[in-house]
Amino acid sequence: MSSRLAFDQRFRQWQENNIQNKNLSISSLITIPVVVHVIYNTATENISDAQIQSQIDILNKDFRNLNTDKLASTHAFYNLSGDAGIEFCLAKEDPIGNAVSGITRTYTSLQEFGNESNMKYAALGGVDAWDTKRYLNIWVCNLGKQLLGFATYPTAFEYAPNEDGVVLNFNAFGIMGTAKAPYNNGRTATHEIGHWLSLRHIWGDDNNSCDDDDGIDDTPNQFGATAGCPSGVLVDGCTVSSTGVMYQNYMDYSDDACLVMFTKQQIVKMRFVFDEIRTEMLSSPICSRTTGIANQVHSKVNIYPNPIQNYLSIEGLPKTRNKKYSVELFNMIGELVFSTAIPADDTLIEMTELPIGTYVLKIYNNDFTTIHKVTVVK
Ligand SMILES: [Ca+2]
Ligand SMILES: [Ca+2]
Ligand SMILES: [Zn+2]
Repeated sequence: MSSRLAFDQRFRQWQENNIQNKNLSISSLITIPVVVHVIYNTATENISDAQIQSQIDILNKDFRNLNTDKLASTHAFYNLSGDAGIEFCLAKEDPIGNAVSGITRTYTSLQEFGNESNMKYAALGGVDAWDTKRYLNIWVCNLGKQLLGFATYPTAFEYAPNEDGVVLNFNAFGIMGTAKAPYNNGRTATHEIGHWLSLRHIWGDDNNSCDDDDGIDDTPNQFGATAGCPSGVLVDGCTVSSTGVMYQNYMDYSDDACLVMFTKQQIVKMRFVFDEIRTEMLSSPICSRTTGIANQVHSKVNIYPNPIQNYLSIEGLPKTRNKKYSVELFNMIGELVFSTAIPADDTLIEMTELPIGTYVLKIYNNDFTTIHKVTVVK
């Protein structure tokens, strides 16, 4: 028996033993610390902090049933949809306790990763996972044209803990920047995190048949994956009822614009995962930490003069575990126009070649990020 089926059986057993929990809604809010590992070969793939935050915001809506594109209250599936009571934060501290932004950025010489796990290993051109017991690791990189993303099932946690997490293509992540229609509503991440929390595809992965289902009682049996974004009632050979199949479910393959709900029974199963496997996340303080090295020194970082003429002085960067900082300057259409690396010591950078204009200056390493708007004059 596959570990996935064994896990589903464990869930069934748990449901039978906890009959009173069968319709469990939220008993407590779960907050998941997320680390986003941006792995880039081109500057475009080095997506912005704002794009990353836009994805976190979508997750916080989708997993609380607060998304603005919910089904109308008169829709047949409306009462089946639910609030998973799960929220996400960018981790405020790294595994050894340093205050961080929850985002790591790493250059790779690989142009594409595909469906292998190389992005999860520093030695193979990727980034090693942060302790998967305590963090949801999301790797964002170029997966090539065919693939939006993939995730490990909770059982992977037991045999390959270093690979536990979610991988997303840089153009199917967030709702801005490199996110590309029809996958620019952030639903690929919602779908993959559904897998990470044990949900299967709504059609049962049974090669277009009615033989198998997703193991969830309140999702209609469905023949195969949905493509595009249908409207109205869709019936197939497995479900011919007047309400049809649930192509609006995050665990279908419809376009982002069509995916708007988890069902209550899917939610029970996702929350079961925290009872059985991801237990350490329940009490994680990583989201609530409010003071840290970076926060304390943040206000002391001194960038001057601004406007810049020929030289820029950077002083007071925190002495983080990582001793070097990257300095990047973007013009107002987001193009990288200047980049260099500096030590954490006070540094003077020559900027004589830059055209007059306004820029966004970003100084960062894995542990600390600071962003400033600067003007260049002559
Ligand atoms: Ca079902
Ligand atoms: Ca099926
Ligand atoms: Zn999937």
